[in-house]
Amino acid sequence: MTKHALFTPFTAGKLELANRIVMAPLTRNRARAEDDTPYDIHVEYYTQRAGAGLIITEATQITPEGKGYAWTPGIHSQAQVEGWKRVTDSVHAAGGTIVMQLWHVGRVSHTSLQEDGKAPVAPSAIAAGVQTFDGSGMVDTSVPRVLEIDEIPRLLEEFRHAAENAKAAGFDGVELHAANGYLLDQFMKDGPNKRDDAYGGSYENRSKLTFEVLDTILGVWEPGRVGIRISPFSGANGATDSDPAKLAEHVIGSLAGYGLAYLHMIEGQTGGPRAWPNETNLDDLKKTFGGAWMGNNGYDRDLAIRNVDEGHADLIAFGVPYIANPDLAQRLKIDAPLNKADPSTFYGGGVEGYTDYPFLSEDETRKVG
Ligand code: 8OZ
Repeated sequence: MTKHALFTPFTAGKLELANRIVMAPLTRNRARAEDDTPYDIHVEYYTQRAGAGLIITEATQITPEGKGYAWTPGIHSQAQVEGWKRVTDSVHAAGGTIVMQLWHVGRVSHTSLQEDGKAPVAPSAIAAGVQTFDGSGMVDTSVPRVLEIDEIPRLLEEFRHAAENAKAAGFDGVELHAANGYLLDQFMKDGPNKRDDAYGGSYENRSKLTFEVLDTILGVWEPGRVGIRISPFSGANGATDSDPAKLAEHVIGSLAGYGLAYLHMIEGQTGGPRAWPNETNLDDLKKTFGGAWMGNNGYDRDLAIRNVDEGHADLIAFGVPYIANPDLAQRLKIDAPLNKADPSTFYGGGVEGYTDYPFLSEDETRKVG
């Protein structure tokens, strides 16, 4: 049996985790179509994965406006709070720790997914130039309207309400989704953000909304129960920046000192290569942040073990491997073979490809362990 740090307990802020293996947030588009509510299959799916040191829920919209894909769950209604409460109760009973990822998609949406067919909102009226799923097929994302400066207090209030709801639903904390080309990332990057007001131009102005949302959430949750996910190097969903290295330094430098539970970093291109600008040194950024560093992107067992043992990361988030392996933490610990994920069942549907991936049998466990 191995003694690698990856398999040892870790305290991230106020979150006491049984190991350093994290279930990454994974969009699966299986919420109830009529009210974007999680139900029985979600209870089963997350509970199966309670062996992770930490579960981060799939991205969950804070408001109807924050929705960009069919059948993603929300955390703005009472029915959604009740649905999620069943998930957290069950994960806790199984010994797990679970935080909710709070999400506003900004321009990565379609008018058919918005109330009254309205245009989605964004820092500037520039389409993302990508596609989304509207419930019947893939459609081009709509041209957004500008989120006006006098709407920002209402947006912050919506984040506050969602953060309160996540607390009422029994989560151990929340993760702010400020990555992958969604609303907060759109503001941070100068490709999508062409504003000339206090929320555009300098790095400070472009990241102002992220920090205002963070401050709002910190009015509800103590910092040790709040994480944030960023992807400064990624051009996901058309959100590119002219100087990602400087952007990363600015944002991470500003996050230092908050005492957050962790920084969840997409190391490179989302779902793509682990590549960042030549002038960027991730160890320096980790040092700048000063708190727990959660690495994500293309990790396998060897790289996860190495990066935690060598101090490059404190926690490692696995995405696709968690789709196919409910007992991933145990499999990695004993170096057991992994189930292969079937991409045809990633998004939408019911239990198939969701809760029917097998656990290791006792026989298989004996053989390896
Ligand atoms: C895959 C499909 C739809 C959304 C992200 C929330 O990239 C997502 C997402 C991923 O952060």
